[in-house]
Amino acid sequence: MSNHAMDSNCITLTRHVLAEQKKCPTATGDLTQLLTSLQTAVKVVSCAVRKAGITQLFGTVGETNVQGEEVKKLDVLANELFINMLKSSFTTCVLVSEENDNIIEVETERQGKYIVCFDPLDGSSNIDCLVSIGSIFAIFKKDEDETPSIKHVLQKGDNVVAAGYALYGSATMMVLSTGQGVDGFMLDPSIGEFILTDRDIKIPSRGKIYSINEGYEYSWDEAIKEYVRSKKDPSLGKPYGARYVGSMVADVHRTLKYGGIFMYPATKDAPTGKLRLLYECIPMAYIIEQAGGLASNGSIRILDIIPEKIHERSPIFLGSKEDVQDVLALIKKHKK
Ligand code: P6P
Repeated sequence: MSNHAMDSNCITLTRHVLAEQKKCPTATGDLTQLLTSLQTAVKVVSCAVRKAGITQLFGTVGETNVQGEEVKKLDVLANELFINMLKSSFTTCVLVSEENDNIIEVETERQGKYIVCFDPLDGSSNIDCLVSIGSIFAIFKKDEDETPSIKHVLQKGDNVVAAGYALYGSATMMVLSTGQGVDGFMLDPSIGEFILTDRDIKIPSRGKIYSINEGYEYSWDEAIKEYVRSKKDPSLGKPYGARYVGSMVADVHRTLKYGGIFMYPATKDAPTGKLRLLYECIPMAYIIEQAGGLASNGSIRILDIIPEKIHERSPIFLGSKEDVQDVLALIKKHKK
């Protein structure tokens, strides 16, 4: 028998979103309904991720996705869950998934006004070695009377209505913003609810950790080489610690909680970076900015970029305001 006191008034994610809805006089409850359906997909993915080894969900199904990567069974399950739960919420009209070449149009009789761009299982190359993975999502909307089209999908991040991620780590956590700051909700598997544990998360103005894949150092621009060297040079101040999981959700969540900087710059092999703008960079940039940090592509805010293709990539520098400003200053210096 667990001995923790049962909180008779715990704030669940659903209750939190409902309270936010009630603050908005014009709210219809559709976003609340959408996020409730999204939660269900995350809960099932969380359960599947934690049972994958037992239920043989590991291993590849031999197919490859739009990225040319081997698709693992959990990827397929997660993608189907997100699509089915979002479509059956009657609140969405177009979906963009990392796993699907083209946009997913919701049938007319089930359409709503929201567009959801998501990566159902990001970092899936880490599944077999049990490293944390995550789901990432950004929610946009269109005017009620408009016929859904690609232009409703290719919106800049400043138009985001809500965004967030689920981290399947030592615990499963959802981090969400609907534009009023950032809140963290831990999944209590004993009751199947996400409980508010981190209210109004703010990122420190400066951290002590830098996060980048140093294996690509040979192909970085000079500015990035100089910045990373400066983080390790005691003559330039107290050196930073290096942390890199290789799973964006894990690296961004650590940056949000502890401060510091996460970078995936352009490289010679990936001249526009590796991370996807619509369903990785924009949602993470939205969360970080809502928490008081910065997120840039090296020149402009991630949230100012107008996407041209649904799977386009972008370099990204995000985290504590002062740390991101430092690397942007070096990038500017090297451009002269
Ligand atoms: P690299 C995982 O495959 C992913 O899409 C992100 O989650 C992660 O940040 C990045 O790629 C890691 O890429 O090239 O460092 O292995």
